[in-house]
Amino acid sequence: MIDGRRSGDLLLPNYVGGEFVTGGTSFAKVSPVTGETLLHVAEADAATVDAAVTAARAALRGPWGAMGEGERAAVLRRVADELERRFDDLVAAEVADTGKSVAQARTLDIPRGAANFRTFADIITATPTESFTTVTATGGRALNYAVRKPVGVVAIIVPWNLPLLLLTWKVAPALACGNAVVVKPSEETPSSATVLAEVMAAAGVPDGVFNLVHGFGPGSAGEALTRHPGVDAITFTGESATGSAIMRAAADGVKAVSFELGGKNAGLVFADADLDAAVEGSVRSSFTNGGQVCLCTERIYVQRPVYEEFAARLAKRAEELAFGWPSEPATMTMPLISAKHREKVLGHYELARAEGATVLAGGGVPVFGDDRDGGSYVQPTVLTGLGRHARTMREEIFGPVCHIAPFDDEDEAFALANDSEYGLAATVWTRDVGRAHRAGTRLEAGLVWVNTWFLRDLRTPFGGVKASGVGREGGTHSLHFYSELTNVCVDLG
Ligand code: NAD
Ligand code: 6OD
Repeated sequence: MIDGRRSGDLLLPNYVGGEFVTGGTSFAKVSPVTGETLLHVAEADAATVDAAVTAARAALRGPWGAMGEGERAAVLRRVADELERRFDDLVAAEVADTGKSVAQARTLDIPRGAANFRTFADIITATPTESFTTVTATGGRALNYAVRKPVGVVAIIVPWNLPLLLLTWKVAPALACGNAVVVKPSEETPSSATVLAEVMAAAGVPDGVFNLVHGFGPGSAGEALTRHPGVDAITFTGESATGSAIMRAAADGVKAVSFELGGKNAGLVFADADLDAAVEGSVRSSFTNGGQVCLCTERIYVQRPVYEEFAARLAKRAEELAFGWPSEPATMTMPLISAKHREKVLGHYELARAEGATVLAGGGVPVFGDDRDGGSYVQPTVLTGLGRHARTMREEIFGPVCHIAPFDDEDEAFALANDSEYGLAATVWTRDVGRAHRAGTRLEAGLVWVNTWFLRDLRTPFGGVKASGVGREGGTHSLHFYSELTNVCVDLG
């Protein structure tokens, strides 16, 4: 099972009002490692989505709605404990659905699930609301203070690349603020969300507070959820084009939205950088999770004196990345999520060649001579030689691929990085402290990493500018989205 093989005719259920429910249509989940059918998933129809929203609304009127912040924080900590108790099941679920390495799931994906709940348990109990004593024009006094309240029923829709991490990144603050949620994981990664529903039940989260509906986007559970009049707010992680569709669906109800969307992130390598660190950091930033992280660098710009050496070294490292089975400790790559996504990424490899790119590494499909030939693997790929207008330079590919181009000075580097419709993350490699700080102010990105990549402190603002997102989550920024503030003004006479 840990290498993406499962036996039996498993049917993953929806979780509505504290009950696991199947019925109606189902769909198959295929292993990205071998192409075999892993299991089946009960697809939530409009009636199931409606039942989930109704159960969430009812939960707000029950014991959950009466709890104080400290009591909710205690529930979140129990969820974290239970996630840790189910650690091996969650690793197996995530590895089977995505084909990622066991080592990555054990060190990144699953620990972040528990950390998300512990972090927001701490934040909700430590964050005050504001208070002002007001002196009126006639010398009277008043006390103003804000009361934090849940938004209500929150719809949470997430993608397949870091399934549990991204789902709990939104569920934890939503519950910390006292909301009830209806979550829809990606159709490609239903398993860890289903374990999370079991975790919620075992941790004593009241029925209806956490509801899970499986299915697709348009014409399925995703669209039914975003159009449902009983949903008060929508938080979404996924493609920018999907964000647009959800924004249109949310418009009728004037629902609050928080969007974490796509990226075409730049890495800047200056000649004064520690080149060993820049090469290894770029291996991580371009190829982690098969390049399927919204924060991955698909455009790397390198200052001319070190350009040739950097390009040669990164290409060599890309060729060296080991293609093992997910359970093998040395494995450094993973398949793309599906045959369909592999077609898209391979289409981009072909497009890059047609646009005149030089392929320094990869560019094709690995051959294993075993069951993995039925999976969705592609080679880590390093390109060069393209200009700013090439589609390869502008469109998010979301695979293990980067393009390297030279620059001469800092102004040009920042301009090249900013030359994108997206603005999620940028990574800068330099030993110049002043330049590091200038990068923070001049780069059009919600996140700037200096001499590192994807180093996370969950209290910090996370999100993108331009087509990469709407709003910020993380720390108290999540509380802003997941709660409403009522100002109370008391005349003190
Ligand atoms: P996607 O937009 O295709 O799907 C994401 C989720 O939305 C899935 O659950 C899907 O079923 C659902 N969905 C699709 N269409 C919908 C609709 N019309 N209404 C309601 N729900 C709908 O994205 P994906 O292919 O699953 O994920 C990859 C994308 O996610 C990339 O663009 C990546 O950059 C982005 N991403 C962004 C972040 C971030 O934090 N900014 C994090 C991870 C992934
Ligand atoms: O680390 C996080 O909180 C986060 N939202 C990461 C997003 C990764 C994108 O694929």
